[in-house]
This record gives sequence, structure tokens and C-alpha cells, in this order.
Amino acid sequence: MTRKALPALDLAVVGHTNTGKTSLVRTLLHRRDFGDIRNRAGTTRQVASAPLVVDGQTLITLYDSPGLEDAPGVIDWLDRQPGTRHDGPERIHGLLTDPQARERFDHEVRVLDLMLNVDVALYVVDVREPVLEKYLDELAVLALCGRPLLVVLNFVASGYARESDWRDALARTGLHMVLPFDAVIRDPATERRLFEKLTSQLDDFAPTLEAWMEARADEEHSRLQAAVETIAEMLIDVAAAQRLAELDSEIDRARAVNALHRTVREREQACVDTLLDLYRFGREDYAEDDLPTSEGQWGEDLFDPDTLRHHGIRTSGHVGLGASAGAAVDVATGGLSLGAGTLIGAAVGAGVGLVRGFGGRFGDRLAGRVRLMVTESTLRLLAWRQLQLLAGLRQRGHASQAPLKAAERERWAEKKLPASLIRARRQPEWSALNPAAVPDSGRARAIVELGYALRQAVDEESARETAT
Ligand SMILES: Nc1nc2c(ncn2[C@@H]2O[C@H](COP(=O)(O)OP(=O)(O)OP(=O)(O)O)[C@@H](O)[C@H]2O)c(=O)[nH]1
Ligand SMILES: [Mg+2]
Repeated sequence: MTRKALPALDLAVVGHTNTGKTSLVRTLLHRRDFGDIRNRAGTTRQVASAPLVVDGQTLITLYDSPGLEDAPGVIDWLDRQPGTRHDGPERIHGLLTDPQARERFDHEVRVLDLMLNVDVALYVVDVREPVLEKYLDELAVLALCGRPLLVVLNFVASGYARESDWRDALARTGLHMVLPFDAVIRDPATERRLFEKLTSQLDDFAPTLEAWMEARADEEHSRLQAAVETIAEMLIDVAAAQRLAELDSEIDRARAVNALHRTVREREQACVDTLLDLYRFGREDYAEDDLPTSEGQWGEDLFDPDTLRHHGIRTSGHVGLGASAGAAVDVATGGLSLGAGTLIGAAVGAGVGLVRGFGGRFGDRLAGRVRLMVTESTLRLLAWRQLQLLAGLRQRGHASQAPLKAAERERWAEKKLPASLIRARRQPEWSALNPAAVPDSGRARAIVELGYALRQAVDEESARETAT
């Protein structure tokens, strides 16, 4: 369905230097490649624009601007000019057309020029700062431009914010449209509030702003859906992955273990890369110790028994086929828990179980061989790590400068694994990691089902967080 063209909104982001204007633009854009962000004055020197596009139409254009530094000087200059005291835009126009003033108020001129050409502006405040005279001068100069202003109180999460001082001072200057924000945290609810506040002030642009909010909400929803299905697909691949090894050859078993380790690590890394990509981040966003490194391993190796223990995951027990299958052997801790008599000396390595007794197509070649599979403990750890990463990504603003910390999540140690994952243990043809795999509709269904279970876990956790 083609949408009727909506009036496009021009929105300037202005404020004192180093208050987080460029950071705010990045966060609203969900793009980290916009502009330069640095903790010092005068980083942004030119006005730069970026569009918010829906279905090929630019609904909103954001304009980042250089920081204001000499508003008191501008006020003094304006006060010295004769004539129209009450026509703000005319007075500003006078300044913009005066060659000497242009030279002296280099940054301010760019901002004021922009202000006269947009529909609305966000004035960004660093609420850690006291309400100094120079900031009130900035607001006075901006008010002369005759555009609606929404004040964004930035750095509210910083602990020592002076939010109430700022609210009082702003109310005294007649500015009541105020929104607490933290430009480096990603919070869809606050982002939405910002656009709702604008909607309430800009009747002509209400349909535009509503269309934007709707598109953003849809995007968030489908991104999360894609993310859980990405994780689900990886887990199904790993759960059903297997390698065969000669039962009597230690060398061959070691080879198979290494091959399986490598394949699973690579599969996990591919999942991480897809998640980063979905949320428009990259490998440079995370600290090596917390998440996988570029070599395809996590700082904590997936197959180190210490890693499993550290995460409170039991490292002995069945591979997940259950006692009824009667053929599962877990060697995760180097000790064999079942069928040891047939597997003397087979301490094949952490996180990989030896399984015998499959039938069917994949069972045909089993004579004299063992089948290696990843243990259930490892699956738990994999699921847990990816959900942790997802939670971290969902909260990360695109202006974040600190490395990504995976959010602390409830551990999966004691939970029952979803049924779809257990099912995959008996379906080697479902794993893209198996050479003879033939993905079928059962695999697709299992991914959707597991994705749904993961989605529920994510939603439950979000609900718990909101409640606390
Ligand atoms: N913790 C925290 N840091 C922030 C926030 N917003 C900005 N910063 C940091 O503040 C510094 C300045 O951010 P910028 O976005 O470059 O500020 P700016 O207003 O564009 O600066 P100029 O272009 O120089 O005027 C950077 O170090 C940012 O990482 C915030 O909400 N929270
Ligand atoms: Mg900037």
C-alpha cells in the first residue's frame, strides 16, 4: 500500500558545546557512523543532516549542529543594534547578514541560520552542569528564532544530575516542554516519548510523527524476532551437529572432537556477527574478555569445563537423549558416566559427548564408530550467552563509547531445555553443520518454535526489569 506523502519535518539539534548533540542524533538514527563524538568542546564544526526514512520517503530530517559557545556575546551584539526589538527572527536575520558578526560568531551563526530554516529544535542540556547564565543566554537567543523548542535533559543517568534545578530554571523562562534522556542508552520508550512530545506541539506534522513512531515500533519488533530466530537456528544447528570417529582410534576421536569444537565455535561466532549486524553494531563494539574475539572464540572458551562450572552448569550427565535412549555417554568432565566399559580411555574432550545407538540414515555408517555430539550443558551455555548478548545489544545506544557489556541474565543452568531443542538431538539432518544435512520443514518448524520459546524468555525478563 502506498502511503500518501506526508509533510516532511526538519528538526535541529542544538545546544551548548559538548552536551551530547551528536550523540543524540546517533541514538535517534540508530546509526553509529554519524558525525564525530568526543569529550571536548567544538567537535562538530558544521551543520550535518541525516534522514529518517520510511518506505522510501524521508519523514524527518535531523540536523546536528556545532555547539554554542558565545551566546552572551550574541546577546550583547543584538542589544547594541537599533530597530525592531520585538521581531526576533528579524533581529537574528540582522546578525546573520552582518559580515563582521558572521566572522566573530562563527559557530553561533551556523546554528542560528539553521534555526530559521527548521520546524522545531531540540535543545540539549548537560544536566550535570549548574544552570549558568550563559545557558540562559543561549535559550534567549534561540527563542528569538521563533521555533518551538523541546529541551532534552541529557546525562540524566549519570547520578549527579541537577534535573530539578534545570526544570525550575526552564519553567521560569517559559519552557515547559522538557524530556529527561540519556543519549548513550537505548530505550525505545523514551525515544517514543520524545516524538510524542513533538507531536503534541506540531499539529501540522502529527501524521508524519505518528507514521515515524509506528515504523520504529515495527522495526524494533521485527528486529527482535529476527534476533531470536538467529539464535534458535544456531542452537538447532549445534544441537543436531555430530561427527563420527573410529571407536578404537584415539587419534581419530581427537580429530573428530577438534573438528566439532571448531565448527561449533565458528557457528557461534556467525550468530554473534548476525546479531551485531541486526542491531547495527560491529565487532569493535565489544570488549574481548566479555564476548567472542575475532578469532572465533569467546574470552571464555566454550569447551573449557571451567567455563561451564563457572556458569553453574552441571558438566556430567546425559547428552540429552534421556535414559530411555540408553545410549548417551557424557565425557564433559573427562569422566565417563555411562557405558564406560566400551569406551576405555576415551576422555575425548570437554563439551562433547559420545553417543551410540542412532538408527536411520545417519546411523548407517556407524559400525565400529562413535558419534560425537555437543552436550546439553554446552547448549545451555550457548543459549545463555547469546541471550545475554542480545539483551546487551537491545540496551545499547548507538552513541555508546564504552565497550559492550553483555547484560547479566538469569542463568539457564536449571531450566528445562525447550522441547524443540531436545527434538533436534535426534535429527542430524537438521544441522547445517553436518555434511549430509538436508534441511526440511521439520527444521524450519523447530526454529520457529524455539524462537518463540526464546522470545518468551526475553519478554519475561524485560517485564521483570520494568517491574523492578
Ligand atoms: N554518559 C553519557 N555520556 C554522554 C551522553 N551524551 C553524550 N555523552 C558523552 O559526552 C561527550 C560529548 O558528546 P558529543 O555528542 O560529541 O557532544 P556534542 O554536543 O555533539 O559536542 P560538540 O559537537 O563539541 O558541540 C562524549 O564523550 C559522549 O560520549 C549521555 O547521555 N551519557
Ligand atoms: Mg557534536
